[in-house]
Amino acid sequence: MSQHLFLPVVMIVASPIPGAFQDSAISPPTQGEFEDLDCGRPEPSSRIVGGSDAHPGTWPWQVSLHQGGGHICGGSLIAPSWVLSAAHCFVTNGTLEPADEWSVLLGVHSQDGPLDGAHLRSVAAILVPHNYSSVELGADLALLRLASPARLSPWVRPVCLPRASHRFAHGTACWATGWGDVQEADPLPFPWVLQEVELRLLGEAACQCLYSRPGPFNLTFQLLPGMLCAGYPEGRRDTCQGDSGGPLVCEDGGRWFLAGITSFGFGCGRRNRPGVFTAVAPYESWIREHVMGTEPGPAFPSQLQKLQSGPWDPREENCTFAQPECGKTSQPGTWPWEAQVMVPGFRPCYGALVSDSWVLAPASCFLDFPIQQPRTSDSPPRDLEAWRVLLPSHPGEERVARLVPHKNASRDSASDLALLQLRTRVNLTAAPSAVCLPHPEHFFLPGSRCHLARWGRGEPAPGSSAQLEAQLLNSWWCHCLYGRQGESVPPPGEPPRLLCPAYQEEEEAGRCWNDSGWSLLCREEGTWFLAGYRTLSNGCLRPRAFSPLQIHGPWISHVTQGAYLEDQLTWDWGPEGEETENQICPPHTEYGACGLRPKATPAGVLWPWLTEVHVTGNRVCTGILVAPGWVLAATHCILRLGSTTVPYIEVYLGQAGASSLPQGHQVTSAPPLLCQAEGGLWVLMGMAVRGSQELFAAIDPDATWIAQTVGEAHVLHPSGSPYWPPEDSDLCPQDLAGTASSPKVAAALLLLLLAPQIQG
Ligand code: 4AZ
Repeated sequence: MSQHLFLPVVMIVASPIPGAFQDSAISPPTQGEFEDLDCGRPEPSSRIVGGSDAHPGTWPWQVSLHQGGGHICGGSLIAPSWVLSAAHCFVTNGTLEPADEWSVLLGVHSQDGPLDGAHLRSVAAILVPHNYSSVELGADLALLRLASPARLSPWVRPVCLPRASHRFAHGTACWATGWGDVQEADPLPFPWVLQEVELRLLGEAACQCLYSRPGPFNLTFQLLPGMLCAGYPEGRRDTCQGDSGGPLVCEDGGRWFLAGITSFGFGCGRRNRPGVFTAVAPYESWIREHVMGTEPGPAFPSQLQKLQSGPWDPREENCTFAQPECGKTSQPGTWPWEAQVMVPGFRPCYGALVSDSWVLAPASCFLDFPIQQPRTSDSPPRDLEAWRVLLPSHPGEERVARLVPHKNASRDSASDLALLQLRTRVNLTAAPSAVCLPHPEHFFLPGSRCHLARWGRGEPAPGSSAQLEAQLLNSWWCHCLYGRQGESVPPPGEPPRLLCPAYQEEEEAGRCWNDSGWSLLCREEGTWFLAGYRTLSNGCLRPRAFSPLQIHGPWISHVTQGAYLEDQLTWDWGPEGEETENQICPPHTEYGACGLRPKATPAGVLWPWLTEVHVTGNRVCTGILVAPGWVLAATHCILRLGSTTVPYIEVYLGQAGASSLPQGHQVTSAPPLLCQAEGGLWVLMGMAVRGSQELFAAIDPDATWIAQTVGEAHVLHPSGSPYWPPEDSDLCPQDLAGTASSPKVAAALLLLLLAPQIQG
């Protein structure tokens, strides 16, 4: 089934196969009627996520349900002719699938033949409760009647069923088994040996509490009667796709009882998202009704353990959310996952520790050292022998067991990644610790706080840690920086193709940081994610575009079997999240914009209309004098998000670009775009889009508003077409002529009051 929580609601309709769907109301037989059959006792003898190979014969009731020749779901033998499984395995778009498409494989251990002792039965009928519609609405169970009884043996035995009154105490350690995926989207590898995992029963209150906290896509889930949860708040051990219908069994008095049927969950092994099972006990009478008259029927032995005292009490369980086990640092800039891979004769290659035994680094660090293949023994290939990995606060050097480059890795590809396995696992503490990785559906919000960290073999950049701070640009601006004017942009919420940081101090943005590799770490609720990486710098800028790491999550978890993929922790998109219309890229200066505020020169101020707008706190941005009493500034400079009060503002005239900023001040908006029109007049064409020096929102659509507000502003007549310099000049390119499709300027006009500034 899908890993997503909310599947479309489906309706059950009668199967076209006669007898395949029966739900007649028959009075339940008296208790004890079916109790002759021995159940729940594996012959003394002898994945599931985070599990391990089961021993043959440990779980003799486990069956594999096949359709079209392959394993689809699990099931439990409850009587020689009956298997209990999950309804959702057999219902597609509200229709019950024909029983004759299914077969039941019994007594199987490894699904890679020869299937010694295993045998196959066809299915005569599939029965689903009439109130089943979709997994999240409960009643996710199905009875399968076998065309002929199973051959009971040490490998084929029924499990015991709990009576309706049977209570499994929360905290009980139970076991789930199956041939399902070993992680999300990561199938059980050959030879497909049955996996077992110990799961603890969670009380309703604890489970509901965990699922009430919004998870991926900001969703919550309501646990219903007839469901039970098992797993751990910290995740990592769970059932997954392909385990559905299979058993969750708990031991009581030497017998194994079927407490639950694997039903669904939110993903697999995720933190605070335990697996959800159909509780079997409440369906005692439904099961009895349908298997009546078949001999021998299933067994419902009496429970030996004393019942829990009284009805369930929500106060018995407090809800403790598990915290991320990755991405924590007390000091941004000091990264406890920073790994240095030392290859003799080369500068260290920086990567990140992603689990207790795997380091992620650019493949281009190692591409020049082809690894001798094939490997003949368990010892690493010769080349790796001399490699060492240094980890923060970790004494000694770790040796490398294995190098796994991404299959599309090349020096200039967006898959320039490799994983290195350490020979010994390291103890993850405060340092070293692992960085969190995003799931493929992670959307780092615009404005996210990010940081650059060393990556690969580049030269370290000059400057302090603070200069490596950045905020993510909206995906629309990011797209447009590299797209063409007029190109339409995917709406927010679609997976990004690039991630673009905007640096905190715009003054530094033009610095050349050539030859540096960087990873982009972004923080959500105090937890750092490895969001992107870049090994090639784009010319003479700090890296502006990063390849999103999230698309590589499945490959990294498949190889490492234990990297820390974490759910998105912040979902507050702000007003941008409501944007549904497709956006169009604004004017774009490919050659470097004209009219940027020049650096302070000994000659003094070059642009007499530029002003410095100092806003309460520590913001300084550029304003443009548009009339003797009026200055135009970007709204985002003046108003804080969500605030409507106008702060205290001072405007400094005649010195923009010449003054040095007071300590601690940040320039939060980039300069305007000025273009020279006919006759040498400079015309204000655009306002820098927030965080960008390369994208400008055109002033043109707002000219009327400016003219109406500021009577004396000089608005160029539409016919007064600006003068465009030749193509190869580095002034305004032709591109800027069309402004109709540009975004709206978010500008504010400041009325200057008579306030002679006292200069220091
Ligand atoms: C599934 O898709 C499924 N982690 C089964 C169990 C769980 C999630 C998904 C619980 O069949």
